[in-house]
Amino acid sequence: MRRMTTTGTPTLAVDSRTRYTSDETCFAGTSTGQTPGSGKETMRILIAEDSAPSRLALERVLVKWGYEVVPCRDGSAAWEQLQLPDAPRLAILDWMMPGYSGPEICRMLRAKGGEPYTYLLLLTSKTLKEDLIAGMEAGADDYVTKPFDLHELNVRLRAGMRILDLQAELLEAREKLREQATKDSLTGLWNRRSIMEILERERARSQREGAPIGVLMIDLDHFKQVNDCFGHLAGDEVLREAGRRLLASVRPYDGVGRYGGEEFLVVLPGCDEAGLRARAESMRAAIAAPPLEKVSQGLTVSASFGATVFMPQSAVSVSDLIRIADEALYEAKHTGRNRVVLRSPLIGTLR
Ligand code: GH3
Ligand code: MG
Ligand code: MG
Ligand code: MG
Repeated sequence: MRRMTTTGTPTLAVDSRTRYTSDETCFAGTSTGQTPGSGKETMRILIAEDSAPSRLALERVLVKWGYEVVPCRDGSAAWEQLQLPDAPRLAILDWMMPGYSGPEICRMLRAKGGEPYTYLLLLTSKTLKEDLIAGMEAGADDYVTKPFDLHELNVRLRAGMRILDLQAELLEAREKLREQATKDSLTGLWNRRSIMEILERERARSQREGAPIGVLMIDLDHFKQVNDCFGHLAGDEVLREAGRRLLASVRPYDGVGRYGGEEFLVVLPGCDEAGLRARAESMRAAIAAPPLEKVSQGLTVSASFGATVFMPQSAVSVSDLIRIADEALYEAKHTGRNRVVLRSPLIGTLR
């Protein structure tokens, strides 16, 4: 590739009043040619600029720096692009454009809020301090004045990338924390607190919408023997597999949680008595199905089920629902295990 022989920092004039020479050597020596920022997948940058030569010039230099470019010829097109679910996370917005101006887009996007964050860089030939302050107040993160210096643009873009990388790390950390706070670490199911909250929430919804809720308290049978005969690790694997099987037999809007050691609580919104009986029976069969035996090397694994239905017209509390399901479970244990016992809903019980 030819190198630029002139000295000094090349300037890319993207102001429509300034003519831009499209000789590619104009940009040589201004960057490493690598994608700035994280070095992960190619970063997409939106360019909103109504002057075609300026837009093309900017696009060329960004592509050369390794970015993928989403060019927009006016403010309306940019606003449309920025609303898409996989919109670019960094946008360079010209100040003056038909449709919406750069600051208008900044204001609208910030008013909309939401995540992930979009880093906004205003492109302006305005040098008046008040204008810049107005741009930043509209929600821009940074600005570049036209005609601009390529080095400056490059480092400003990289600063934007760093912010976006940090924000992505933060979101990831927050997601991890949320996961840790709500999920059981062994099985990946909801933890006790979360499944209780789900039951609480569904109970309130049921009263509003009038649909019943199926509730299942499930306890693995003779689970202590699995630990005693095959060790705690094999026991853990049985717990994980039991959780997977329960999850595999519910619908996306059902809740499956680990209530305690080898006990699970399942919440089935919209499930009436007949439905609950059938669903519980298929879950029971799923846990008792052969491959689980392999995990514990021949020892039969099964579970007992205590079932009850919350009826929307009743005022049965969550703790009473758990108590009724527990009593049904107790009966299942004492009448042979590996079975489902259903306690009829207490219609009209007022507390
Ligand atoms: P039953 O049929 O009456 O329910 O008998 P059981 O042996 O399942 O009941 P018991 O309450 O006597 O024993 C429960 C066992 O579950 C004891 C405990 O060590 C084991 N357990 C609880 N949590 C875990 C865990 O996270 N991992 C493993 N491996 N075992 C666990
Ligand atoms: Mg313009
Ligand atoms: Mg048990
Ligand atoms: Mg138990």
